[in-house]
Amino acid sequence: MSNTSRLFFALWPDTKTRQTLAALSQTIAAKDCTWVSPHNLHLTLVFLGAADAETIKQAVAGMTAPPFTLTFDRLSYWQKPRILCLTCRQPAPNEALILTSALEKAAANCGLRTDTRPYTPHITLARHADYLPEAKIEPLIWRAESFCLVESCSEAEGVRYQVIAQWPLVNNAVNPD
Ligand code: 3AM
Repeated sequence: MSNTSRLFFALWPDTKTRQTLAALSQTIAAKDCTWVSPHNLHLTLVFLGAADAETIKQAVAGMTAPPFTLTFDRLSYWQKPRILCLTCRQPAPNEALILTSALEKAAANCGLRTDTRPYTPHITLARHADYLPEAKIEPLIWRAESFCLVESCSEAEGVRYQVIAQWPLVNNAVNPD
C-alpha cells in the first residue's frame, strides 16, 4: 500500500463524555503509570496498523450498522498490555459485535489482518500500569451514534490521535452483502 498511516477504527467521545472520562481519571489513585491525555481518550473498535486511509474509507463507504449503548462501570487492569481501562460488567451488546465484525471484514477486504480475539469494549485510561488501584466508578453511559477512522500521529510530545473520517450509526441498517 502506498502512503500508509497508523490507523484504527474507534468510537470518539463527545465533549461531555471526554470531560467525564478525564475527571474520572483524576479520581483514580494509581501511581507510576502514564495517564492518557484527555484529547486521546477513545474507545478502540478495530486496530488496523499501517494502512492507506483512502482505501479504508472506500472499504466502509457503503457499510451501515445500528447505534448502541455501552455502560462502563468497572475499572480493570490488563496485565499484558499493562493498561488501566474502563470496562462493562454486561457483555457487549450485539450491535457492538455486529459493528466490529463488519469493520474487521472491511479490513480483511483491504488485505489487513486484525485482532482475532473476541471484542471487549474498553477505554484505556492509563498505560505502563502495574496494579489495579481501589476505585469507585460511577457508571458512564456511552451512546454510540457514529464511528470513526482515527490516525495515530507521532509528535514530539508523544502520540496524538486524530479523527480523519466519521460515519453515522443508523437504525434499521442493512448491509448490502
Ligand atoms: O484502545 P487502546 O488504547 O487499548 O493499544 C492500542 C490502542 O488501544 C492499540 O490500538 C489502539 C490505538 O493505538 N494497538 C496498538 N498497536 C496494536 C497492535 N499491534 C494495537 N492493537 C492491536 N495490535
